[in-house]
Amino acid sequence: MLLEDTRMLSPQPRDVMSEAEVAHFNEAGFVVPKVGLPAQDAAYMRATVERVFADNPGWAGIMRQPHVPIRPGQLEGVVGGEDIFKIAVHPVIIAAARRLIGENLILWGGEIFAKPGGIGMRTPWHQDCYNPAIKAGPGRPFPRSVMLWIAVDDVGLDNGCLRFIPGSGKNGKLNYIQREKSSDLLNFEVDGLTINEEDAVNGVLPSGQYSCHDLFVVHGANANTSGRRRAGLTFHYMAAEDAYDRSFGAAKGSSGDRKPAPLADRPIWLVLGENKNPVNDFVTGHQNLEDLDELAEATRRRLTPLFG
Ligand SMILES: O=C(O)CCC(=O)C(=O)O
Repeated sequence: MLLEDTRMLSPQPRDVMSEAEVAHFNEAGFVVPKVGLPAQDAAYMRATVERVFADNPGWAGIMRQPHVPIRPGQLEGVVGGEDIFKIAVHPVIIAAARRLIGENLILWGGEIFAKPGGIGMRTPWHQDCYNPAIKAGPGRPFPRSVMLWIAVDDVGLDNGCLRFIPGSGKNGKLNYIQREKSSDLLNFEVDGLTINEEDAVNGVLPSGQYSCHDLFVVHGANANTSGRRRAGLTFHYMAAEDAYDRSFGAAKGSSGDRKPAPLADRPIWLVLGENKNPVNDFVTGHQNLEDLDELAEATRRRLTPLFG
């Protein structure tokens, strides 16, 4: 209901991010905008994520595809994913992605990164381009994709905020060290010789605000050694000129006993503008998600003319 109210008052993309913030993203590969979710929608987001935690035991670490409900035919998702989906198509969130990567947008993934107080795992330095599914469209040097990391809890240095190394994505994919076993969130890490950790900028966020990062900027997080939880809800959007390539099958595994993400079977949604790349397939993985498909299409039809 609150989200419906907000949709009546859709912001313009320039209202959610200043020119200086867009320029910072283009230069550094990330930005922490001043404007976050409106207060009532931040409250909806917190209540919804708490319900998802309660209804999906064993949540510590990564919950993949939290915007997808568990239904027949779905390989990933959570109980209550349909309520998280409403946040993925929130006008402020779509406006932010529009501002950063263009007028044609595809929602292609999401996670909840939830680190309990005292035992939350470290996130090794990495770039999101380790995901092999996102490919540059014809004539484009790099794919354009942005991840919005929305703070569920207040996030600071003590509970392991995300940290970014400005400009570290300028040369594309860096060298990686692969680990057989790791107690970290991922079992691979950017070769430490290629980055300077001292340059890292902390993504300190009050609940309801978000940071945005591209596919190439190096980022990571310290372990959560504090007494409080640190949870972030994330959504990934890509430019519809680029390709979501399903030919790779599955991603490389993360740490622990988590299975590789079944990238080839994931549902993706056009949420703004038009699809510009015939490789993008909006049918695979959509079994029993008609209500989400309708909401994505309603969002696209409403926001596209508004956002220009
Ligand atoms: O929240 C974390 O610790 C990891 C997040 C991350 O790697 C990402 O948002 O790409």
